[in-house]
Amino acid sequence: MMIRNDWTRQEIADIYYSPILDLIYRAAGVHRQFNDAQEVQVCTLLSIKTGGCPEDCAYCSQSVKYQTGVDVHKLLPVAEVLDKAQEAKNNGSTRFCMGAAWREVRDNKDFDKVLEMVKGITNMGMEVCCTLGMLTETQAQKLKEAGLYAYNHNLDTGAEYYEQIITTRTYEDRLQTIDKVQKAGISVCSGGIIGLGETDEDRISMLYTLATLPHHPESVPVNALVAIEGTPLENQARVSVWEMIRMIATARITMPRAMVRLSAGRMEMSMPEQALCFMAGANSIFAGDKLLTTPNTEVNQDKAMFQLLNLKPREAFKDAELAIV
Ligand code: SAM
Ligand code: DTB
Ligand code: SF4
Repeated sequence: MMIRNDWTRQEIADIYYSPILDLIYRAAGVHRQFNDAQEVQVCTLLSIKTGGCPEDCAYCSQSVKYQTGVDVHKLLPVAEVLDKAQEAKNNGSTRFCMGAAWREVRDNKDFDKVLEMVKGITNMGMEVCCTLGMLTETQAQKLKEAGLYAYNHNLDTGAEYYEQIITTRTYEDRLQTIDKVQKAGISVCSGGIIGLGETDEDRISMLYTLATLPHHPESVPVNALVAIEGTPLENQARVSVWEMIRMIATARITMPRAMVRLSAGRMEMSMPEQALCFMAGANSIFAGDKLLTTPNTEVNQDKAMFQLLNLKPREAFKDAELAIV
């Protein structure tokens, strides 16, 4: 099998709708053909600037439009962030991802501080990822020069459903940001969320957009909605693990080399359920007891899971030469 960027929507739908055990079996095969299936990347997230975001993403605890009770704070001091990164490294993470509740990056003192954080953490030998909203080509270049390895910018959902979830920016804005990141030679992390009230067709549509980009994202997070009280999606039903598996497996088959990340929603999943996700091709997780603003599985529990499932943490910068095209 070759890596393809010319998938048709129908081909992706056929994969997505195939009988679940066949789908897992096929995804497991593709995974073993392209990757070391024992290896799982361990990333830690930190919200470096929380809340007060002017965007209206219907799922988010950090938008000013909703009363969610999130603990709002301005940009954390550089030294505090470096400490957290060191702690994550000591706990076995090889990638550190910093999130800021910004609509877009601005050229100000805060951005200079983020560049310092990127430099500092890169020097510790970790892959650094940021998710800071939209940015310009020059800002992407500056991040790259500071050592930034990856940038996360999710499509979130399919193009057709997007307006139901976010009205303050467009799908095209999202795609353009991803393009700028890629052109700056930074590894792209882009995926989405399921459980927003979207249909299967919307999920297929998102995977179709990702899998037909000129370069597949190097990493594709699959999040299950963490329903946040106070947001328009507070009463959304939890997605079933089978839906997560379907997404993960379809992402794995259509984007064979990407790191497919079992992201938000792991708290509610048992170890056997997570094992099925790894079987279906997931090869990356977020570790640490917090995601950005919500709780995550405990580090010790994950260590026990790695042992039991014979998984080994992926080392940092393994694909450095592949990531830059
Ligand atoms: N503000 C920046 C942005 O939106 O690009 C960066 C931070 S934002 C919180 C990063 C991503 O986290 C979102 O694109 C979304 O996919 C995911 N996310 C946010 N809240 C979530 C929730 N409640 N459940 C699942 N995923 C969520
Ligand atoms: C991604 O796709 N998921 C992460 C990361 N990229 C930035 C964020 C998940 C956030 C879950 C809700 C919260 O903790 O606020
Ligand atoms: Fe702001 Fe990002 Fe949350 Fe949207 S997802 S409201 S852009 S922090």
